[in-house]
Amino acid sequence: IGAEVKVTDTGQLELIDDEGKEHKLKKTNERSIRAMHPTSVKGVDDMIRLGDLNEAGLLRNLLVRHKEGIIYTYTGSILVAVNPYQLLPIYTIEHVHMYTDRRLGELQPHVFAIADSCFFNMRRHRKNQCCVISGESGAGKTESTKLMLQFLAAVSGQRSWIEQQVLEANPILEAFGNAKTIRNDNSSRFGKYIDINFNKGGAIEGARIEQYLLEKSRVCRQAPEERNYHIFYYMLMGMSAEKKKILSLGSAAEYKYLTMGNCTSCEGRDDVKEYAHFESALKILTFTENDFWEISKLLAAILHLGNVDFEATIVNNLEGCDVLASTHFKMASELLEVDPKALGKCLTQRSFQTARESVTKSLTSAQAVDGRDAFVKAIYGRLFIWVVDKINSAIYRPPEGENDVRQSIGLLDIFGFENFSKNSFEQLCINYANEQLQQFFVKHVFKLEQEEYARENIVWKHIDYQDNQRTLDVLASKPMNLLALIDEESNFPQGTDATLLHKINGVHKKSGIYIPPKNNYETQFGIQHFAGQVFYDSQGFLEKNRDTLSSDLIQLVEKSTSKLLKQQPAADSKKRMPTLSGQFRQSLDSLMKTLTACQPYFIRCIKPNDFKKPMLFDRELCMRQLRYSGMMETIRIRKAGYPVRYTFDEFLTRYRVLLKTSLCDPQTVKRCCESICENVLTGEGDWKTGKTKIFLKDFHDTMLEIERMKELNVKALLIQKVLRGYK
Ligand code: AOV
Ligand code: MG
Repeated sequence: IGAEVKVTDTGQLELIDDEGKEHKLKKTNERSIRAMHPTSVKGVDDMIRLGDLNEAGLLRNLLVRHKEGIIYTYTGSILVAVNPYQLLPIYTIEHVHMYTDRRLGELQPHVFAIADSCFFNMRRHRKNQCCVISGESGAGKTESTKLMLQFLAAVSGQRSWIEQQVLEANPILEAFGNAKTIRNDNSSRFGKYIDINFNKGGAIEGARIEQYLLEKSRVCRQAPEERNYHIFYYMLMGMSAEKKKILSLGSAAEYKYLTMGNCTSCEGRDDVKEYAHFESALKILTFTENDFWEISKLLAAILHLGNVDFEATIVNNLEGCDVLASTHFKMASELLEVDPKALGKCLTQRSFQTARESVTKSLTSAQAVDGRDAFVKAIYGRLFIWVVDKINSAIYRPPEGENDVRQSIGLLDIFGFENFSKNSFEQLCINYANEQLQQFFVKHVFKLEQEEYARENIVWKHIDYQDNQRTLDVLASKPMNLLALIDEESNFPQGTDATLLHKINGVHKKSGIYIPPKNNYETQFGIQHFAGQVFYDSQGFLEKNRDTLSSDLIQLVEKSTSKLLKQQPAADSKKRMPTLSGQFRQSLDSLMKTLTACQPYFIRCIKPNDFKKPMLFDRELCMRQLRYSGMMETIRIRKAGYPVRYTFDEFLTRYRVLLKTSLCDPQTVKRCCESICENVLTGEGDWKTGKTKIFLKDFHDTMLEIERMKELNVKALLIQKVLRGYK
């Protein structure tokens, strides 16, 4: 911790630390204080310039800046963003202009500078870019994504329709896919990758949104102090009285699905206003009045279904149940456009196909409740996918022929790492996704980087880093990994959560990553994640992973006259559906391939406190995040390393204007490159030439670009002068 030293009247030393606390210092302890490097006193824009290259120095830099309301700091080209938890006046159109077409590091660190740099590099190298935004729940990933998008839409050009459509997709996605959790009032409960396509001239041509694994369980159940998806509350607060009457809707407090967390409003969130925004966004994304109404009907049906009760019955000594007649049940069947009798039957009975015939079995009321919830989750899950598809059909233009060259910038915003007091299958999937992202970062920043130095014969002292590959091995890579075992057990009709746990224990007990339950009755197991230990309750894992719907309900949906309900891809009841984790792994693998093909940028979001409060910097909390994200090692490698590299040809092609042939006699391309660097980068840290490439620091790239622009401008001026002379 940093502190200011004062001498009291009695000659004793007194410290006033960064948090304003006073400490009297005993004579014997005087030797344990050390002077700070001047860079640490004031703070630096780029952490690779920190003189005190240790955890305390790094932490203090962020703290000092946070105190002054500066939330962005670079580590080379990696942006560290500390959530301010307040609106800052730094995202105006003036800021957009200010950061447009400026090289990284020319101005104060800013998320706009990263966006501009993505855009610039996409055009300069004709290579697709991506920006991977990471951080734990509530750290600011989604807000950063929106700011990136806002900037790209603005620089792309003419405030055209397509840009507005791309921007307005967000309120719709958030209405359906975000919810209040204890960690974040607007927590993303799905992952998204927005790929923005630009034409040759750099204008946005379209975009495509990929969604990952919506947390469906939230539709039926919420933890204390948490809400269901925003859209339900928006609708109940914002919809006109006439429309609500048609749907027979009341207020949020009346619905079981909305009150599980005992929380129906969210401080600082105006559901009425948000609903109006949602409606106007739907129009912009070309949803019709009819689409809107069909969506509302399904949402209302879900709420009514949640209030349907079952009454236990005993017939022939067998336990069964009946649906309790109610307006909710009547409304649900009406809105789903199915026969109430058929719906009642599907909810209380299940048919099985034996070798010879189809038999039906009565469900207990508890089973009926589970079946109903599964039905509701399926409806909502498919509604969400339908909405995303519909948005894509409005904003995505497939390339027209081979001449349609386009480049893209992808923004990745997933659900952040989570560790609640109770964690389930959803958290395991979410945290697995975060492990994958961390590995992508580790690979890019540490592994590939150092491999390349070796390949190019660059003199280099290896920098150590925390590799989370072993956790990924246990979770998803090694044979009999955790997810594979969950899948295998899900496909066994007799498999249960207990048999699953037994198998996992057998394989992974000694891995050091998997922490087995304490005893045979305990259902919780732990995983050593890169961001900390998390304990998961295995109860319900298989059910959630199987994610199946009874064939009776599938058939019921097929008979419905509701267009929207029917349009949704009904599962083929005979074919084995891929499990949830199976689908998720596949989509994550394909995402990793996409990212690997791009030039990546990284934004590391940091959550400064657990109270969603401005100006409060919890040092311990921040230190933990900086530590597990590998920030210290990142600074080290960015400081010592050469993250920017070009082949000699590429380099010379771009910077030939900086070549002063009078100063040297360049015989080879390599010599020419060296000559340019000797000239432009003198006294500005070292750069290296390898076998085929030239290796530079992030700020070298900036310097070269600035010099190049100057040179080109001078040349342009000269040409103008000459031309004028001729006139
Ligand atoms: P997350 O996306 O990282 O969490 P958000 O981006 O939703 O987190 O940020 C959480 C909240 O922090 C926002 O609703 C804002 O109130 C505030 N916030 C974040 N960044 C800024 C900013 N730049 N300026 C002002 N306020 C900000 V999660 O989706 O839970 O992992 O699943
Ligand atoms: Mg988010």
